[in-house]
Amino acid sequence: MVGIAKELLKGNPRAIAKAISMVEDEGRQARELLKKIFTHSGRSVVVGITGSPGSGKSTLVDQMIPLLRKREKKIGIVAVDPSSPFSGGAILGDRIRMMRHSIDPEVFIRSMATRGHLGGLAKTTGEAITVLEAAGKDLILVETVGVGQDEVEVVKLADVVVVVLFPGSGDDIQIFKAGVMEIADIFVLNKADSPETERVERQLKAVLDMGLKKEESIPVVKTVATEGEGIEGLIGEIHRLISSKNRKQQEARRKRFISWMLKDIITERIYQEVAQNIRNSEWEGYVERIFKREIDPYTVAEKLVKEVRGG
Ligand SMILES: Nc1nc2c(ncn2[C@@H]2O[C@H](COP(=O)(O)OP(=O)(O)O)[C@@H](O)[C@H]2O)c(=O)[nH]1
Ligand SMILES: [Mg+2]
Repeated sequence: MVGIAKELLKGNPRAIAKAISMVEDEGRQARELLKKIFTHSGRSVVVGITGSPGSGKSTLVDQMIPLLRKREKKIGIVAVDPSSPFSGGAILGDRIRMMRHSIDPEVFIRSMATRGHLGGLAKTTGEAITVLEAAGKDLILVETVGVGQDEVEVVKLADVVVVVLFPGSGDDIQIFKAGVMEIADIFVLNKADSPETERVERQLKAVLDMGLKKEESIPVVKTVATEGEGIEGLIGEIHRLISSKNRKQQEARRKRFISWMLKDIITERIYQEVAQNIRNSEWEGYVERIFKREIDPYTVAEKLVKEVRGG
């Protein structure tokens, strides 16, 4: 354990891989490791890239890597795709595509297909980011499918959020609804080689004009990821946003995430204490009685928590 922490802080890729696996297992080991490394984290720039499946996020990330390497020394990439756990598809494709960067020791790439418990996705991703930060990565890209609330939580921990839209998907409107729009710092209109591009761009600008309460207008960058077009522009916008001007907002976001995480850790701890204190059959008994409406879950929870507190 001590060995892993030490190697991790030196940036050893094998130690990073091992640490992220621990985090995915959500066990005691991970907790002990995170305790050791946490104070060494928090110094990287985290860029979240979200959008519906097939919008071209992985292709964009793949194209961004060599350009980012010109400025940032060390890069970490986490691709979170809970929608396709090991089913081949997306993650396998990402792996193969990004393989060409894997000979570069300063670029660490990891796909995560974890779903975990409620809210577990954001927590696990947050912890994977902590690992990469402690390992000395200067910039961390987090690719995630922006479909559900859980995924929105994931990108909320990023310093800069890039939302990828694409024409002709039919679900650009769906993204508008999902709450992803509100957290976007940059919009990418990818697949700009499509004849539908202008229509979707007008639609997007109309939505933006209609109501987002941001003081500044949100940049819209057109890209053709497969051709590497527009990638320089996107990176330019990202760098503009991570400049000192926006430090306050980034700090506020990070503090919000820390607050959320602390709450989550406490909740989990208390639950674990309760779980250790109660036999399975007793738990099932409560479930049965709640099901029959003989008792309510609020009273049961109060009672169980009081018991572990010795009250
Ligand atoms: N025509 C076109 N296809 C693209 C573009 N970007 C990505 N694609 C294709 O769209 C598909 C999905 O891309 P991928 O990066 O895996 O999307 P992700 O699910 O958002 O990560 C792949 O077949 C890509 O080759 C683009 O700019 N133009
Ligand atoms: Mg992908």
